[in-house]
This record gives sequence, structure tokens and C-alpha cells, in this order.
Amino acid sequence: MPLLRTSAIHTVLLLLLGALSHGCANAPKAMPAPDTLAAAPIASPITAPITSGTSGAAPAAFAQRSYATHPQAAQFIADMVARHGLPRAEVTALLADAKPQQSILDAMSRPAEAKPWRDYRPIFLTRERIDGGVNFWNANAQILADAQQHFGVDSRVVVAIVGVETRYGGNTGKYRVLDALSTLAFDYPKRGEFFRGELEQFLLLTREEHVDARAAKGSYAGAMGQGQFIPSSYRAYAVDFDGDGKRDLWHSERDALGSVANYFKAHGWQAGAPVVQRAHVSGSAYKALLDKGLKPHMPAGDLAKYGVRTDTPIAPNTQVALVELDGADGLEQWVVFNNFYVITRYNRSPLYAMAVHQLSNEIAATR
Ligand SMILES: [Ca+2]
Repeated sequence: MPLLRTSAIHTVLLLLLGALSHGCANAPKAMPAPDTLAAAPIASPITAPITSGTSGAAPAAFAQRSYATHPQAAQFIADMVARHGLPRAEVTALLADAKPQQSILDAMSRPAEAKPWRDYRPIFLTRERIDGGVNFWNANAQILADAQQHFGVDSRVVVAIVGVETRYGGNTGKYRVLDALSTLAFDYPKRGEFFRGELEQFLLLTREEHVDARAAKGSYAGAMGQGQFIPSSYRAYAVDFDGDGKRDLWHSERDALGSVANYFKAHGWQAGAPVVQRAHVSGSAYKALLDKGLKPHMPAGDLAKYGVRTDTPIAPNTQVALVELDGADGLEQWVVFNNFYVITRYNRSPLYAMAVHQLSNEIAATR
């Protein structure tokens, strides 16, 4: 969930998606949506199986290393003590207990690869995942209705998010968050600073929410629960929606779903507002709009100047952006609205956002 600013994670996810799409019965199916560009899932799910291990170097020795004595650990521990008053001995003991995970590093080191929309869409828009969404919605109808009323976020998008992230909670991740974040904090220099920040957030989170830091599970990037919140997003956006005084994304369905809705609310979701509209283009002037990002940046009334039209008129002063996807029948252009951009605050990939949107509609239509 929370946005990880790393393309590597997305890459991994893409690879995992590929593997999953072929369907391993026991493999985790959740995927985070990979962004091939850059940025990040907010809560990025990465629960996949990371099978592998291409590194030949003494895995046993690697696995037995202690992060408590890592060269960067001293500074990290000192920061935790100075900034947050955490007991030095406690932080040191946690790092000593963290187990390096070579499988995570192997996954991270794979080269980037971007799937086109025509290959990405079928991973999520399946009968199984649509029906799973209907069942999940029915099973949690009251919670979803309450969340929609309280946060102003459409139930369909909340359901689709947990469907894409974790197959409706079926795959929330098997790594200890402590192991995952420590491995990435200290043995993944490319994003080490970011993950040391998430490890810091994790330690604060476990203190605040009275969670056992040695027991909490998540994805290989440290994303937790049905909505796959990384620690910084958990602390910032998770809510205690069942009122028991604790934000528990692992065991409380109300907290989990309320937190996804709150995340969307916080990022500007507009209930009932449009997400996308299919566009048709002529000429090549429209291409200039594709470089301007996913955040609505121009009034719909200007689209015609770029050779872009839609079947249904859009109020001319509505702010929009334009997206092009490589679909099964060729290039597809879509006018996208604020709500589409909001979905990309969960994961920066436009493919992810479109998959969530289309899945949400299919689930709602089937239900
Ligand atoms: Ca709670």
C-alpha cells in the first residue's frame, strides 16, 4: 500500500505477477501492482513467493549474520534512542533477532520489466477475482456500508483494492516484517535509506499499537494486512474502525477496510465521481498530453484541441489527464479524473489504477 518509492519493487511485482498468472496453486496471489515507472505503492503488497535465489554466495553465512553488528546499525540504533527514546538494548536485541532474507534481495535484484496492459489486465480481471469480490463484499456488507458512509469512499473501490492487493485477505504476506525491513534497510543499499525509515516507523508502530515486533507478518517489502500498508502509511492512515482502542490491520476486518477507505479519503477520493472515460484520438497532438502525468492538469474543454474526444461529453471545466495503455486490441486512450489519480496514490502505476477501477466495476455489476 503505501507508496514505496522504488521501481525495483514494482519490477519484482511484475515478475511475480507473471509467475502468478500462470497459477501456482499454493503461491500467494496477491500482488502489488507494479509500477514500471517509478514510484510506489503505498502499501505495496508483495506477498509473493519469491522462490528463488540466484545468488551463489554462501547463503548459510548470509542468513546467520546479525544486523545488530551491521556497520549501519550503530547509527540506526543511536537514532532510535535519540529521536524516540527507545531503549538501546531493546532495539539492539531486535536487530540481532532479525533474520536476513536472501530471497528478498534476489527478487529485488532482478532487472526491470514492464508488462503491457494487455498482459497485466488478465491477471486481475478474472472471473475468480470478480466472484471473490462479490463474496467478500457480501460477507462484509455492513462494514463496507459503514465505511462508505463514514469516509465517503465507494465500497467497490475498497473491495477491489483488497482484491488486487491480497486476494481479499487470502495472501497478506508470510515474512516477518522485522526480517523484511531489516534486510532491505541494511542489505539493499539502493533503497536502504527508505527502508531504514520504514523500519523506524515499524518500531514506532509496534510500540504504539502494542504489537509484537517479532511476530508481525507482511510482504517482502514489509507491507501489512489486507490492504498492505507499509509502516509509514499504517501510522499515518490506519484507523480504529471497530473502536477497541487499537488499529489492528491483521485481525480486525473493520480496521482493515476502514483504513483503506480512510486512505482514499485522505488522498481526495470523491464519492460517486467518475474515474475514467474512454477516449478516441485523431492525429498525434494528443501524445503531448501523455507526458504530463496522471494528476488532472487541464480542463476537459481543451481536449478537442489535441484531437481527443469522448463518447459522452465532459463538463468543460472538469480537470482531466490523458492515459494511453497498450491493450489487447491496440493502444487505448483514456481520459482520467481525480479519482483515478487518487488510486495511484496507493500504487503509482496507471495499470494498477486501471485494474482496480475495472475490477471494482465488474464486482459491482456482478453483485
Ligand atoms: Ca480496532
